[in-house]
Amino acid sequence: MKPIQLFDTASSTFTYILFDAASREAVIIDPVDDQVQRDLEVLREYGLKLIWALETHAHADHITSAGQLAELAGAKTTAPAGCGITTASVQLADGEVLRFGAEQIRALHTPGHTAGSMSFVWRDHVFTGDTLLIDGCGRTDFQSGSSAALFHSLTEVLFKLPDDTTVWPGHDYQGLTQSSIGREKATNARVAGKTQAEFVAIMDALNLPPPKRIQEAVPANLQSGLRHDAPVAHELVQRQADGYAGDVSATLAYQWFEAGEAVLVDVRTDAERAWVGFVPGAVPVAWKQWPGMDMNPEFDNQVLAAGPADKKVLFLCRSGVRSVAAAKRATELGLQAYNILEGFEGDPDTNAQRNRRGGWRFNGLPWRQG
Ligand SMILES: N[C@@H](CCC(=O)N[C@@H](CS)C(=O)NCC(=O)O)C(=O)O
Ligand SMILES: [Fe+2]
Repeated sequence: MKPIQLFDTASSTFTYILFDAASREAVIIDPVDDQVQRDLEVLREYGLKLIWALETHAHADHITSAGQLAELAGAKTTAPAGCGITTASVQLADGEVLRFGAEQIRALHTPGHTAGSMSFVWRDHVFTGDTLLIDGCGRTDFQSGSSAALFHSLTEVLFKLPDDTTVWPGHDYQGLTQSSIGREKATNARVAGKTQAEFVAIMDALNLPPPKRIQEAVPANLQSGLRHDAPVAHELVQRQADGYAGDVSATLAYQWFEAGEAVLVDVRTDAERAWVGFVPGAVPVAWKQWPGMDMNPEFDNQVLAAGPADKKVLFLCRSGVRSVAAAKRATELGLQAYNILEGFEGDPDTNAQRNRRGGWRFNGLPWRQG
């Protein structure tokens, strides 16, 4: 069995999906935000249930979709413990094993490209991230990179795997797709037959320009790709959006709601509502659009019944991912649908304690008891 290999041309990034044939439980490695719809489509096509979203490291050249996949597909986000991706729900240690159905994937700490970087072993395959590339390797000139550490990871960790292990890299810039440990050990231009000093000299002389998106990508990836750096919650903000009427700040949403112009729909699950807090007047309609499911008629019916058809519909969730998906679906149903930016997490005052104690507040606003 081979992994499903997917490619993002803008960043030359490979994303991989592996699954257990019997249970259909699946893992995704290094998903890219611009490709989230493609990946959900693949999961749907194969009838897979996404269990884990894994990162090999905190990427500098593209933004991950792991956080979105957690919300849209129910995956658990997983990242190497040394990468500082604090939002990941599982922080992986060297040697740790993740199970999906009867299959398992093992983490190997392979520092060098970044200090936390990991590779993942599944059967006779290894996903090397940016540690080992085909006839190359990850650069070591930023994000706690170290050529000496990379030399050790390549020669003492990855090259100790059996020669016939298939190598699946994190990127390829030449149109290549896979290699093997034996081949890389014998022919990799940067490391094969080199001493550590020679390798370090090669790496020092690379002089690559920085990745174009490094400034936005690293901070976003430290939060699983869900960015909460735009302080919009307390302003009157309305932005254009693709596929629905627009994005609005909670403050503007509150004004519309108070004026009777809009219906508020909370697409979080019952469990989240109970734990974090209810929003008075909001109609609860959980968004459960897991891949593998057809459009959920229950959602459609409940949203259509949430209020009069001529009112705006404001969608609210935890971080502003599901609310976008729901707003798109509601637009297809003919509603004038808006997404409330950043959901509960956009609120600087929000935490579970305060909301539970104080109750009935969202973004510091006293939503009227409906
Ligand atoms: N040109 C690309 C960046 C390419 C790049 O720096 N890739 C990193 C991986 S994130 C690398 O390690 N490249 C190794 C190499 O090109 O030898 C961009 O601007 O995004
Ligand atoms: Fe990288």
